[in-house]
Amino acid sequence: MKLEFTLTKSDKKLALLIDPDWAKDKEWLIEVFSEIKYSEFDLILIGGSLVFEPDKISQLITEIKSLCDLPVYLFPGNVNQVSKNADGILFMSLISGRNPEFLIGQHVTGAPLIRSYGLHVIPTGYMIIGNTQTSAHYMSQTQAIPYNKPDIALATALAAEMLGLKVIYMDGGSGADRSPSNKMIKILSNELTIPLIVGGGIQSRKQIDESFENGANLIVIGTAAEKRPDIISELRTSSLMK
Ligand code: 1GP
Repeated sequence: MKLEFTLTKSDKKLALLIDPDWAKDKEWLIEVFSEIKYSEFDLILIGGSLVFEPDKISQLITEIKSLCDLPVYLFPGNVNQVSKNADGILFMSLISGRNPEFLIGQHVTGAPLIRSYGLHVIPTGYMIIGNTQTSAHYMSQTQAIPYNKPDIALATALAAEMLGLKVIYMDGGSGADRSPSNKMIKILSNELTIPLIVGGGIQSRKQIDESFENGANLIVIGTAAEKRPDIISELRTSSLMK
């Protein structure tokens, strides 16, 4: 049975992003998931801009589902990462860029597969934010929205909302030096009617709390959990502003 994840403008939820290449380390996987039931995570995301063994994603999802009862959604860098074992998918159009392959191309290839797998689809306007190059920039061959240009971010997100996308994901990119600014989060949160996902470079509870205060509805933690799995136990229910 598929577990459905929902997101609204009043939510303050947390997602753990698993890069399938890190999860080859079984000790790491077990350490992370032994704590997750005590933590405040609401969603597991799986994927990345470059995955060396996408054919192992289905097996990884099965393992994760044996270790926790959270919904597992795909965060795919390309159509090779689509798995029938997931509950759903962030169906992302890379709206900060102008590469047709990531605006609509991969989607056309993946749509019949996603439908036949019965995945829950969250139509997502995906925006890369930042001045330094990350894997996401390089792999997508797109330019990011500059860190200090909230007006461009807002206009882009408004266009996505007008086109009917259901959430905006502002991403500094995995392991980014700087996550999207509080100012940018606040402006978009105030102006949009759809929920806001924020990720990229978030490593501390302070950053999480500030992003929530400024209007993020879902915060994604990836690299911090890879490098320091004990962050999971630090993010216990009582420690987060809800
Ligand atoms: C990357 O937003 C996600 O696409 C998570 O970023 O790995 O820096 O947490 P981090």
